[in-house]
Amino acid sequence: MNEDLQRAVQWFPGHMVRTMRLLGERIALVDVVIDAIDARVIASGGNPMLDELAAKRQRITVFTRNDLADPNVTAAWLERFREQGRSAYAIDARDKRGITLLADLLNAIATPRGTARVMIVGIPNAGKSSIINALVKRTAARAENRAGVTRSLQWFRVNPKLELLDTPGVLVPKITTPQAQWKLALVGAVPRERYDPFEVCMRFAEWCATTLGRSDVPDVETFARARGLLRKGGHIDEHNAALAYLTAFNEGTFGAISLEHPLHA
Ligand SMILES: Nc1nc2c(ncn2[C@@H]2O[C@H](COP(=O)(O)OP(=O)(O)OP(=O)(O)O)[C@@H](O)[C@H]2O)c(=O)[nH]1
Ligand SMILES: [Mg+2]
Repeated sequence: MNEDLQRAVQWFPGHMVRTMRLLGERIALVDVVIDAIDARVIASGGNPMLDELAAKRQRITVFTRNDLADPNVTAAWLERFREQGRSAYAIDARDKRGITLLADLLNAIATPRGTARVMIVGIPNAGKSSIINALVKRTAARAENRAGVTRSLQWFRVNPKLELLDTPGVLVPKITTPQAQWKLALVGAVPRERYDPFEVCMRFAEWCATTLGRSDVPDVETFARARGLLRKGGHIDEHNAALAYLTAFNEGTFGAISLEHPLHA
């Protein structure tokens, strides 16, 4: 495996260690844990450390980026969760109307003190802050398409009966398989400086052709030529082409693609 990808596997900076400790302390204050998982990577987009934390409370799993995932695969995941007795909802966090079901569910939670406190956890860039913004119906929490935007724990009040705690993303200390590694890089859970974007795009394109059987998803070279991302001499500018490719993937340019199916997880 490429050295850059190797380094990314080991990426578990001090602020994540600190966040895990803080989450452990704050769990006593909350009634419900929402774990946000990107709908395209339901298997590798989870985190067993956060699962353990969430198991201490009522838990609701929210699949984010439903708009970018294959609807059939999302339906299969929702079914799998239902079979396991887990509560799960798929949303497009940017669509304020789509969040109504989740909002109703949270607003219906009754607690002895009258206010329900909900902690939102997940790996970096999973869409945690976007869920908060959708529920409070304004841009209250900073949300950007890169890993590590939220740096501290912060409370947001939706109404007098509902408070939400936004938290920084926490990855697993070691991403075990090379497959999970390029997938997490592709969906933006790993900071860009921790991996080689060209290699991640290559692996994705290869996976599309072989595993998904999609011959219409271009490789980086074809993509770059179509967009004129060339250097002098007609060679492609690998780095910039790969970055543009990652953006295109995350904007849904290649269609709704789920990277993991429950039957193969
Ligand atoms: N298409 C689409 N984009 C989404 C969705 N949810 C979030 N995003 C985008 O994903 C990016 C990351 O969202 P954030 O809410 O900042 O993610 P986060 O989990 O808070 O990330 P960290 O704070 O870095 O851990 C933003 O650019 C959002 O607009 C969704 O359901 N669909
Ligand atoms: Mg955030």
